[in-house]
Amino acid sequence: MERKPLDTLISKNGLWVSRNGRLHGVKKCETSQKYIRIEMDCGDIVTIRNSRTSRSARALRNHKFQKPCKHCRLSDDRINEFSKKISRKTEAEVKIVRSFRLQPEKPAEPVTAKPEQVIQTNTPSTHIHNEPRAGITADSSTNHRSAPKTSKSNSSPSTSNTKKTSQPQQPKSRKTEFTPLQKNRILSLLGPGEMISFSKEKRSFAELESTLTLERKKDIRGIYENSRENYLGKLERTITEFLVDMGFLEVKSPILIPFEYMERMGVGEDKKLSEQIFRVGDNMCLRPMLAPGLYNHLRKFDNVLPDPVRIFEIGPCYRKESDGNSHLEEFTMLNFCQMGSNCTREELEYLIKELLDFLGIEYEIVADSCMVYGDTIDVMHKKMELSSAVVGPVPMDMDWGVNKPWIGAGFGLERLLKAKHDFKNIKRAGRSESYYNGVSINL
Ligand code: ATP
Ligand code: 9VF
Ligand code: MG
Repeated sequence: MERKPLDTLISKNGLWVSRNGRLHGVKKCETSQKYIRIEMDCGDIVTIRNSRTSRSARALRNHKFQKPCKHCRLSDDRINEFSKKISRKTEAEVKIVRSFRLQPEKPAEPVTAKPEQVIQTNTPSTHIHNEPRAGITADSSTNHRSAPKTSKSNSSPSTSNTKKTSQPQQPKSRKTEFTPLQKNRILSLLGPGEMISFSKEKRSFAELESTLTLERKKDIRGIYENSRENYLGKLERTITEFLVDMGFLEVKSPILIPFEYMERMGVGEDKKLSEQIFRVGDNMCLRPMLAPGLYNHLRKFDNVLPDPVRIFEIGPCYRKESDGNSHLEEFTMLNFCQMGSNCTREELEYLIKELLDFLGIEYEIVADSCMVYGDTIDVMHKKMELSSAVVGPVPMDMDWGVNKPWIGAGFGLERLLKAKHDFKNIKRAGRSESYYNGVSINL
C-alpha cells in the first residue's frame, strides 16, 4: 500500500500530531522540497521532514493522539470527527471536502476518497461522554469495526475530480457480534419509537452508526426548521394554558424546601420513603412532590379566591430512584387541586379525562394506595402510572391549616411524553444533554 506523505495527511485532516502526542489545529502549512513548515492554531511553529514514515504521519494515518492541545482550542466536533474517521472509512466511498488552508486560493471541492486500512483509534482522554460514542468507546481488545469491503476502485470509472489512489486488497466484510456497548450506542441513536433486531442486522457497527447519525442530524435540523420548541417546555405551556382556561390559578412555589415540610407530609426520617429525598444542608431538601407548596397556597387563598379554589403547579421534583425505564431522579410534576365545593370523585375523574383527552393520551383508572394519602385513584397508560389522584380530606390537612374537602392529581410530564411518543425509556423525555425531543444529540 502506498502511504501518503505527511503534508497530504495534514492537508486532509487540517490537524497535526506532535511528537508528544498532542493534537494541534493547523493554521498554515508550507511544503518546500523535503520539509514542511507548520504553523499551529496555538501559535507554535515547527519545521519537520515531509516523511511518510514519521511518528506524526503514522499518528495522522491511524488517527491516534494522546491529548488535544489546549491552546489550539479545537472544537469537540473536530476532535470527534478525527477520532471517528476510522469507522467512517469502512463505507465504500467517503466524500471529503478539501477545506485545508494550505491551498486557500483554490475553492473547496469535493474529492472522492477510498477507504484505507482499518486501524484502532485511541480514545481522546479529555472526552467524557455519558453515552457510548461513535467507535470511540468500543472494546479496544477486539476489532469490532469490520474491515472495509473490497475496493471497487479498479472497476469504477475515474472522473476529473476523482482522486485515484492505489488500494490494498482488503479482506471481505466479516460482520462480528455487536458488543453491549455498541448495542447501547446504536439503541441510543434509533429514532423515537424505532426498533432494531441485532441478530438480523446485516450492517456492521460502523455502517449502522454512521447511517443513524446522519438520520438523527436530519431530525434535529428538521426540528430546528419546523418548530424549535422543546417537548417538555411545550407540554408545560400546553397544560398551563388548558388549566388556566379551566379556571385554575398557576402557582410556582420553591423547589428548595425545609425538610420539616416532608415530616408534615408524613415522610419523616424514620420512614423508608425519606431515603429517596435529596437533603440539602441540615434542614433543607429538594422537593420530591408539589403538595407542600400547594397546601400553603390553598390555605392562603382560602378566604381570597372564589369557591371552589382551583390551583395548580408544574415544576421540577427530585427523588432518589433506582434505575428504571419510567423513573428519573429529576422529573417534572403537574399537580392540580380543587378545594371547597364539588370535590367529588366524579369531578376528579372528569378533570383527568378532559386533560388526557386534550393531550391525546389513552389511559385507564385503577384503585391503589400510597403511604402519604392512603387510597388513591391511579391513572395508568399500559403498565405505567401517569398519575395518582386523591379525594380528600385526609388527616394531615390539619397540620397544614386546611379544613375543607379537596380533590387533586399529580402527573409526571416526562411519563406523559413517554406515553405520547412511545419512547422506550423515559430518559428521552427528561431534562437531558443527550436527547432533544427524544432524538439523540450525541452525534
Ligand atoms: P411510582 O410508583 O411509579 O414510583 P409514585 O406513585 O411514587 O410513582 P407519585 O408520588 O404518585 O409517584 O407521583 C405522581 C406522579 O409523578 C406519578 O404518577 C408519576 O407520573 C410521576 N413520578 C413520580 N416519580 C417519578 C419519577 N421518579 N420519575 C418520573 N416521574 C415520576
Ligand atoms: C394527589 C401525588 C394535598 C390538597 C395540596 C393536593 C394532591 C397527588 C398525589 C403527589 C404527592 N394529591 N406526587 O394533593 O393533589 O403529593 O405525593 Si393537596
Ligand atoms: Mg403514585
